[in-house]
Amino acid sequence: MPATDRPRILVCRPVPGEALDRLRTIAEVEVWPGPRPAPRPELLRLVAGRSGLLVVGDRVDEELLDAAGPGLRGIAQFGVGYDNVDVAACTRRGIPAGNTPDVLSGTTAEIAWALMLAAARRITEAERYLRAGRWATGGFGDLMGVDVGGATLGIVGMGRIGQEVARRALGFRMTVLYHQRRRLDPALERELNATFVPFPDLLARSDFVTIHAPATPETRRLMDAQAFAQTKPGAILVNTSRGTLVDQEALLAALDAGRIRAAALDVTDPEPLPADHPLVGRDDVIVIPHIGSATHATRARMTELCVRNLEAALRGERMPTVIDPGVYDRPAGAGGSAG
Ligand code: 8YV
Repeated sequence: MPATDRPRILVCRPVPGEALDRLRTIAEVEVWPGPRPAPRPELLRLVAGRSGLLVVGDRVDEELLDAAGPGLRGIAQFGVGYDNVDVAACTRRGIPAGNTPDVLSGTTAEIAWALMLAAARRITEAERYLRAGRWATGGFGDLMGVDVGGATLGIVGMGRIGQEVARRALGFRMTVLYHQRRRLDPALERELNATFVPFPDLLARSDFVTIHAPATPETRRLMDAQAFAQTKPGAILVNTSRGTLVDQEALLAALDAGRIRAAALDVTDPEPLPADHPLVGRDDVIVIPHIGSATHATRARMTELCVRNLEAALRGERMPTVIDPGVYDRPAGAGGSAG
C-alpha cells in the first residue's frame, strides 16, 4: 500500500511500551514529542485528516472533531477517566472512543495507599525536616501522626479502583465504608468487608476519606464546604480521581479551621497546579503531579489497550473497551457528518 493510502494516526504524547510499533505496521503514526501537550492551535492543526487519535487527557470536543475531519474512525483515551472526551459528540458522528479500564486499577489504588500512609505518618514533611537539618535539633514529640491500621476508611466511588483500595485495606484490618450510586453485590461486599452507607454517614464516621468516583456534573465539587462540615474532625482526605471533585477553597478553609487533619492529592484543579498555589507548601497538604498510573508496566499496558482500540477502529471492528457501546447501534452510514 502506498504510504499516502495508509491510515494516519496522531499520538498526542510519547507514550511508553512497544505496542506503537505494531500500530506502525498498519498505519502512519506521528507522535507529538511533548513533554508538554501540544498547544491547542497546534493540536487542531495536527489532527486534520487523521484516521485515529491517541489522546492523553487532551480535550476532544466538537471543535477538535471538526478539525480532524470526516476521516476520523476512532479515538483512544490513555486513561480510565474520560472527562476530557465529549463522548456524546463522538457518538453522534459515529466515532467510537475507548478508554483504558482495569489495567491501572491496582497501580492507582497503590498511589491512594501511598498518599494515605504518607499523610497519616507525615512522611513528606518528615523528609523535609531531615533535609533541613532538624533531626539533630528537633524535639522528641515532633512529627507525631495517626494510625492507619484499625481506622475507618471511607471509599467514595467503589468501582474497579475503589475495590482495589478496599482489598488492600483488609491487611490493615480497617473498617471499610463506601458510597456510590449503586450498591455492590452482597457477595462482593462480604469479600471486600465493605459496608454501604449514605454519603453523610461516610463523612461523619471515616478517619480517612478516599475519592475514586469519576468526574461528572453530579460529582463536581462533591467535597464542598457542606461536606467538609460533615467530616469527622481530624479526618484525612485523599483524592486520586479528578481535582474537580474537591472544592479547593473549601478544603483550604477546612484545613485552616482544623476540621480535617490533612489532605493528600494526586489530582488538582487546574493541572498542572502552579507551584505558588495556596495548596502547595503547606505541611498538612501533600500534592503530587497526577502520577496515579505512572509505573512502567501499567503505562505500557495502557498503551497496549489504546493500540488495540485503534486497531479495532481501523479494521471496522468493535473497540475492546469502547466507552459508549451505543455508537455501534447507529444505522449504517450515520457516521461522519458533523453532529
Ligand atoms: C492519566 C488517569 O490518564 O486513568 C486515568 O484516568 O487519570 C491517569 O491514568 C495518566 O496518568 C495520563 O495523564
